[in-house]
Amino acid sequence: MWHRFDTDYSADGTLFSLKIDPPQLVDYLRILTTRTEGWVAIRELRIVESPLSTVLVAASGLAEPVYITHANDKSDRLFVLEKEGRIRVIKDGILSETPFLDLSTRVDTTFHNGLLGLAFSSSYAQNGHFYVSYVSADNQNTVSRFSAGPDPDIADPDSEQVVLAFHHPGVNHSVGTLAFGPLDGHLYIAVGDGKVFNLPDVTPYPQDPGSLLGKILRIDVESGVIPYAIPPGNPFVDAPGYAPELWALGLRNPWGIAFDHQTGALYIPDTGQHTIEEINFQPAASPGGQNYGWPIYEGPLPYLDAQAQQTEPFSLPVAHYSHADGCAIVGGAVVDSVFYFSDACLGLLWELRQGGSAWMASRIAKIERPISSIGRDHDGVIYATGYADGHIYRVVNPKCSTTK
Ligand SMILES: [Ca+2]
Repeated sequence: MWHRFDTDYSADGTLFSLKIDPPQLVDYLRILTTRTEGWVAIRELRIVESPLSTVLVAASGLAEPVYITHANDKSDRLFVLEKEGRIRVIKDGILSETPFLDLSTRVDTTFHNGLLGLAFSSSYAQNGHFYVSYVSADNQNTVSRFSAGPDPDIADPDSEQVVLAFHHPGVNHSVGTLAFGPLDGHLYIAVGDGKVFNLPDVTPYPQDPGSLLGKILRIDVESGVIPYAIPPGNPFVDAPGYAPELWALGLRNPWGIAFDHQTGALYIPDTGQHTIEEINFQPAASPGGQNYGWPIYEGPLPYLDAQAQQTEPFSLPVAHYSHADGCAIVGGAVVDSVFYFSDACLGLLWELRQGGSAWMASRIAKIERPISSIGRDHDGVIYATGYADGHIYRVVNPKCSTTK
């Protein structure tokens, strides 16, 4: 924030009050005092208070939680993914002993592999369908449909119908977040670039139009077509060499994509390599087909292939931060058209909001633990999953329209 007091009259003892909007944590405040012929423009500036969010522990005892969401059924339950393969239920603030679903015998958990995505059908209360993503024991990026059981807190483990399965070459940056488009009802699948731990960091897949890695996919899983239908409006349905499932290309590990359910817009965080973490934005009217640049660009900066930088159109992020503020961005939830996200290293909680054509990212809390994801409940309360300590953190945000 920058403010010049050149239109304010000052004299000894004058107190200026300056609102920090939006509220944010401040690590440094730099004041430039300029002495002119007859007077001093600024003598002192103090931050009296900063109305930040408070973070409370809402639940504990989870094993490597990586995602949190709700079921669109107004049941006041939270569903938490444990990386090893379990979906746990938090009901009325109590973590249920019995998992909602236990896929630990079907899931590979090497390094970053595991059970990583969960999305409930918008008609879950009627059809009982929900979808998970995981890396299978035989190294397949897998998206499956499951069905609810007679007990609403325990799903049917034998109801698995594999929707999509394709080879995962690595042990991180695999199939990840699942999200239903609020306007089209289709399933969006965020897939990492298939990076192989300890091997050269750049894979060819994000720019390979025939590969499903390093992409966002869009498929129709509720049309009755088994295993799924390609939506006719997908951007590359008729493009030779392109997988028809593709919605967007050029991503490294888009962990925590999230829709704005009020507007239909989509936020796409993408983890950077050594320098930049980024957030991309698609308005609701987007036809898809964007190329988000990796590995030609890392954030807004050129990374590889100078020739491609000259010739190809790429979509650059609307916001980014450097590794001074973290190491890996984790999304994401949207409440009142504000995108909330965090970071796997420093555990800062951020918000991103649009004002006209500009974007403003603000730090609103320090959790100071490794955070694996940000999610929300049905009422718009924001949660963070503490990967290492097994806590679920609830964010009490003075600016959120809904708190409880
Ligand atoms: Ca990018």
